[in-house]
Amino acid sequence: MDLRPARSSRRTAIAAEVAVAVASGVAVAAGTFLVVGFSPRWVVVAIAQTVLLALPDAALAAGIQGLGSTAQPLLVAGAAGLAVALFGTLAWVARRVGRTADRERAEVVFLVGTLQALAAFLLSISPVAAVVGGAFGAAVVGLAGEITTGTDDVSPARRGLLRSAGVAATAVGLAGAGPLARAVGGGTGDGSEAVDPDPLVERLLGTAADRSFDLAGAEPLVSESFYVVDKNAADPRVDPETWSLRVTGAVDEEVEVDLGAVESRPAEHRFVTLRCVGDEVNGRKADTAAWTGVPIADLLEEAGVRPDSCCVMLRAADDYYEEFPLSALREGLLAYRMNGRPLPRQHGAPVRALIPGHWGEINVKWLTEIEILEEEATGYWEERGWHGTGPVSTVAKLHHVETDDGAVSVGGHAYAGTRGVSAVEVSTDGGDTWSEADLTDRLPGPTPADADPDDSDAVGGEAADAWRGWRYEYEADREHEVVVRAVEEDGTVQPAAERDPYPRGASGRVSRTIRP
Ligand SMILES: Nc1nc2c(c(=O)[nH]1)N[C@H]1C(S)=C(S)[C@@H](COP(=O)(O)O)O[C@H]1N2
Ligand SMILES: [Mo]
Repeated sequence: MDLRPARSSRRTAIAAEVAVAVASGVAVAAGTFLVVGFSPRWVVVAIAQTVLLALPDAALAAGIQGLGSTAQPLLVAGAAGLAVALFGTLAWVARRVGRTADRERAEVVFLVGTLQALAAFLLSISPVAAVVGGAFGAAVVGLAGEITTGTDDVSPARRGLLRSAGVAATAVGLAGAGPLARAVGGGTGDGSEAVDPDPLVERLLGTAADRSFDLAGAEPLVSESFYVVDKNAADPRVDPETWSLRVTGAVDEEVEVDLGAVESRPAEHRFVTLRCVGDEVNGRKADTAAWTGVPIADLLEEAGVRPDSCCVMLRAADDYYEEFPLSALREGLLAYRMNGRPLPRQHGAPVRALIPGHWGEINVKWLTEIEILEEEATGYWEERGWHGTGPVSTVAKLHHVETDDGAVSVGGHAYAGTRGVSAVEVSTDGGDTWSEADLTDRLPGPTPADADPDDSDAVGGEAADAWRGWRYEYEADREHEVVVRAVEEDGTVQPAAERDPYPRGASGRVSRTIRP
């Protein structure tokens, strides 16, 4: 007896079963996306977040702050694979059980949908998403029909497969339509581009542009692309209508404000630089924007901070929390605009904290609570080994190098938090001798939001917590090593001792070999 046709038809049947299961899994992932979008409640994001939390602390600690948003697409892609595997397996198991127990197709379809909806609900706690996901997953299975083995006629099976693939593709298409439309429209979908910055911010941004050196490879004084670092596989989507911020803990009276109340307070514009403690000395996780918000001190005044308080815990909608001294908080800003537009979602919409001179991690995004403490506590990253709640380190970055027939031009930014940058020094002999680079004028500010944009005093002052640009041009005829260092306002020179970002922030000077 020739077994070959039977064996190959059996193999075809298994492949078909797998295909149906995969299609069903894809349909669940797409169906749930349709309801909740790219948010923490999407099953794929929930899986990604679970994977992140399951990582050993050391990996997480060194990983996320260091990798930032670059690792995120990989993580989400991996999680999407896991989601398809999980929901596909449920479909496959349900079909197996159904066939073994000789159940009606309708019963099997119901079982598939129920199992998938249940799993989706456990992952995402979104009943609507769970039901829609389960319905799509079940529809795929329902339309696949029965795949029979041992017959030579595979066309009914093929027709069933085509129908399931069709359902899965439809689900993916529907889920993809919204984001695609937004991508084509060029926006991030949070509407923040739709608003024109007010004339005063335009004026401030114009001043920043005028003061910037135009250096290939280095950002202007206001970053064109602002880095993003947070712990989330997908950032929370906070409804500005229902958002509120509470001041709690060691206060005379708890205060709660909604967005309208925040926006109606006297506001100011500030140029502020943020830098992540995970940033390498010459990394790109430092950027500057013009932010609009209200001083946190005003809100604290209203709540009445008890005299024996030492510190504060800021809490956020993504269950993030960071603790640091009250003295730093008192200088802070509740920011709700960035470069004249509503704060983008990835930067903490609707309101984030900006804490002058400190590492990025205490500049809490999606802020929901300011809890005044009488005893020190431990924040999210500190529980994972980081020490990033203190003042930023001083650094001069070298992002622009151009050589033209012996003429060399180097440049970048220097940032020293609120200690301020008074000079950037460049060595072209590996650190033996030093020369002063040109520095951009300091950015202006802070600027009261009700100032007259036509009044030149409105753009006066000097930003207390913003980087400066630097540039140095010279001639060279042989290979040499350039080293740069920033000097703080009080003469303190950026240290040479090298240190990795983890756990206290990078140290050392940026150097580069240049061949003219
Ligand atoms: N709620 C919340 N706020 C957060 C974080 C976070 O994970 N969750 N990450 C912090 C870190 S580590 C940094 S460096 C800054 C980065 O701000 P950005 O993404 O706007 O550049 O946000 C901080 N605020
Ligand atoms: Mo960070």
